[in-house]
Amino acid sequence: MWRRSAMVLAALALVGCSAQTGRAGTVPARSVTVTPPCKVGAPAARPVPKLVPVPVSLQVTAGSYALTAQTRIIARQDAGLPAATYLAKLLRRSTGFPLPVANSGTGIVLDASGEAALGREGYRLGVADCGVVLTANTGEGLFRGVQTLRQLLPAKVESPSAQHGPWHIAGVQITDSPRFAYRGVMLDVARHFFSVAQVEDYLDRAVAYKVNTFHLHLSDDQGWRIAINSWPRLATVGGRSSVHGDPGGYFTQSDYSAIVQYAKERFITVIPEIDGPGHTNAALASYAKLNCDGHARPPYTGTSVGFSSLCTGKAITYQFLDDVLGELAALTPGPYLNIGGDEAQTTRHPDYLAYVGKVQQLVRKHGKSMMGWEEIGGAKISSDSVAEHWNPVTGTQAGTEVARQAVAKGVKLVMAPADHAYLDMKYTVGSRLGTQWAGHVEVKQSYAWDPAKLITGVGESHVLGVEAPIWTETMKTPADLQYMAYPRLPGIAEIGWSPASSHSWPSYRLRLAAQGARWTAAGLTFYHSPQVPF
Ligand code: TNX
Repeated sequence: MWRRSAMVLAALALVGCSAQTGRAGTVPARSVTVTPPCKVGAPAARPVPKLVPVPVSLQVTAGSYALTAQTRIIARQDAGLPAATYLAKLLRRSTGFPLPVANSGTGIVLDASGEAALGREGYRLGVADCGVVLTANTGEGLFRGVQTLRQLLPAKVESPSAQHGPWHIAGVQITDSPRFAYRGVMLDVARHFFSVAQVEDYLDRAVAYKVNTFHLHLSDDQGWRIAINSWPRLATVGGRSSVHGDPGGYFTQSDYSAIVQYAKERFITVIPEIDGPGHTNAALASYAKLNCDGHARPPYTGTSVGFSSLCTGKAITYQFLDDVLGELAALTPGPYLNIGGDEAQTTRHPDYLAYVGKVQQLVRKHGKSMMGWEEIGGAKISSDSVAEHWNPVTGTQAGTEVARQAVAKGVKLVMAPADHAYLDMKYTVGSRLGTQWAGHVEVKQSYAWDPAKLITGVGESHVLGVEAPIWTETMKTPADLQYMAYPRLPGIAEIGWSPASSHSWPSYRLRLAAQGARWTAAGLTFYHSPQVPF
């Protein structure tokens, strides 16, 4: 058995005939040798599979693999088990095939012993008549590769119920790895609350586009969404309110851990955010002692920003943050705690700067690095911190200035310019949902930027990655979230993953259009943008 599978692997590594280059200039020519048992068909001009994000190198080859009731999924090492089990579960649902997972044999082979040069998330994928071989250096790389394999199958593979075949995967040779290490989505559960299952659903759909970070905005003026044992009223009082008096809610610590675990199984790192010193009305409503005047604030259900502030001069403020960050750090395996720091318009600027410095010490005391919105770049922060650029590209000198200050301190940036990456901006003036303070963001506009060319003086090496935030002032249901995120979220994910040289709207809009049938099969709500030929 071992011999046979070794032969198959060798064959797949060599299948490269009838190559059609996916993108001009990116694919090195390969000499062609075909070893049995793979039967490689005659050269044929075939359409290039429409993948998002577009891989670094893609070569179309002859032949195709037919997934059948006999197919087995092979995880050659334990490291490949999470990706193999995930793939089996996904494929069983829509094919109805048993698809057992084994540790040797042929079929769809996941091999975690790939070369180190593939990095943490890179992979190679070969598809031929005799089988599929996915190779990576880590379980994470295999998981990213599985997302590519998923898009090589017919759209009905995304269906939640069993469909009729055939299930052909066209021959390809793909080599791929990400441009940026951080490719995030942010969800605001403070303005409107979303349940654990709804959050998991949002992640499950984003992971198909190789998103690897989940920034969870847990507190704001309108609501506090995580139980803190040492400050119980944050959840029981601060968790009650929501925008427009809609139902509130909060995650228990075990709910939060369930999200972290769910994300982990998908190789997604969770970064929890407790916003401050602004965006804190829910905390100020929960505890009178957190207010400078000692009076609890009334709950807030509007949508204004920039009016609240923690009392930066009071010792209790830092005791509160120490406790909250300590409990969160204990529940969070990822390296970052996000302290917000945006729009502190009623905090005196010197107080703001001192506050950020103190909170950074608390974050570090609990063994984490600090992340925050770009305004933290003005404070004394250490180089392990990460600042998130959010201001629109045009007309915001102040925003780009603090981002540049952050970079000067050795701090890396996550890029989420509101006029491109915010999923809560209306698509057009007629959009039912969303706001428009950063303008209208149609699909082409959301894709039309390069993270390393956004801010003068901020280049590729200063950028940790990209993020697509969704603020939920106007969104109440999973369908609302989906409608605003799709089709824009995949474009931000592609900007984070694919090489800058592959950036092309004419190519992207066609590849994106092909996702439409997948979303329809999956029952996902999305905006049928006239810019995309769905
Ligand atoms: C600005 S962007 C905010 C949020 C709002 C959002 C609405 C940022 C760091 N703060 O509080 O929800 O605009 O688009």
